[in-house]
Amino acid sequence: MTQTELQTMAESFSDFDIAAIRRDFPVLNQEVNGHPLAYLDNAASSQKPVQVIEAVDAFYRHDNANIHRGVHKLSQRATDAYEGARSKVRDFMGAKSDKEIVFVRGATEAINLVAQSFVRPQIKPGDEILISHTEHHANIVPWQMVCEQTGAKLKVIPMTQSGELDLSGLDDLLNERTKILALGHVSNALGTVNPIKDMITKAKAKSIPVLIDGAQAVPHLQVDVQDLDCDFYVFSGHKMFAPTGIGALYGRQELLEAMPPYQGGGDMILAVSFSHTEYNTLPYKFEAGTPHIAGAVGLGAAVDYMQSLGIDKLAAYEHHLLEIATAELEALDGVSIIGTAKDKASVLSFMIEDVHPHDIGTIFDQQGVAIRAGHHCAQPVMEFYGIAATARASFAFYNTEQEVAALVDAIKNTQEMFA
Ligand code: C6P
Repeated sequence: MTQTELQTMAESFSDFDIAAIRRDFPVLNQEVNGHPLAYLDNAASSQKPVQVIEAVDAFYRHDNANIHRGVHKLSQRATDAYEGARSKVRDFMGAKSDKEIVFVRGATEAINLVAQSFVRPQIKPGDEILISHTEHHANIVPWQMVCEQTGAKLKVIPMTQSGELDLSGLDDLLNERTKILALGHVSNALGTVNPIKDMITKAKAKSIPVLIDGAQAVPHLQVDVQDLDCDFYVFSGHKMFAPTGIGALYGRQELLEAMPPYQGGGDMILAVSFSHTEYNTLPYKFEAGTPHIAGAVGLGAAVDYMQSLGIDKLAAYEHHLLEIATAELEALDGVSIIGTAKDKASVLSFMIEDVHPHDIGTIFDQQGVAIRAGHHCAQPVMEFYGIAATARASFAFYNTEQEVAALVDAIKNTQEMFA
């Protein structure tokens, strides 16, 4: 980054009151193993602000009832809260209509839904599904299952040593047999931000539908599905400061309209008899059974919270943390960073010479530093580098420069222990 870019970035979060923000996250204010907690495992799951906790609490205290079913006041209020959350998510994603926002359990369920309801019915033996080498298992396995079910082939965009996608063969990989391009926006194992806009443009030029796995993007970047022009975009609430068990699938309306339901049951129907069932309209056709109503309310509150702070500001501040942490780790002997793409968000995967990542995770925990160690559900990435696992620190906007320093101290202490 140039000096001017650094300066502009620093200015963009100069009014960021990190102490006030941290007060919104009660869980951060604790000691672990006698040290102040440095929670650097945000890519696995983020913490929740009081605004989200209180929204869920208020829902259960005052409004709890089933939705779309009752004429009584509580059911109406619960329905309003649930549908209000959908509108907030629609606005957050830049979608055209609430009909394009389907509530799901998370990114995993959303990808399985698209795999089974959109791709499986139209794919034939010999057709292709295109993913990339850096995908999370959630964006690999559902497609492998469709391939097994239909005789289609899984094709993979290769990666480079820096953890970027090697796009030199993309024009050939996107061909008349390709039935979908399913691509991560940000790699969870490496932090690479993929050039999805250009890739979507290339796919759309050949009328190939595109699904974007935004699980690691929405907590860090402003997303606009209309500007991206993707057909599907999926994410999980729990990585963006909302409860677990709730997430969203954005789908282009005309595609969702044409897709069969993913699951059958209550609320996804208009009329049922033993001879025929008429399905509900969008988005309810894809929301069978009683959904995670309080989770959706919490997700709506998380959207409000992020928007109130300013997503661009959050992104700039986090990037600053990533930059200083990267520089610190680069300066340490015996430490190597896995994933050195030019454009990265939040994630810093690393190795300490002669120390297994699981030991790193355990020793860090003794020092109050919470990171993830493992393959991060991205085993093909590990295989590419010839390793079984990495240690991974991942930042959120409530992290501090002191926590970056705690990370660096934890590395040095670990090296001393193993010296
Ligand atoms: N990654 C991580 O520690 P779910 O489990 O459905 O909320 O999200 C799945 C998922 C999909 N795509 C990407 C890019 C992801 O990072 C994840 C979840 C966590 O990296 C847990 S393995």
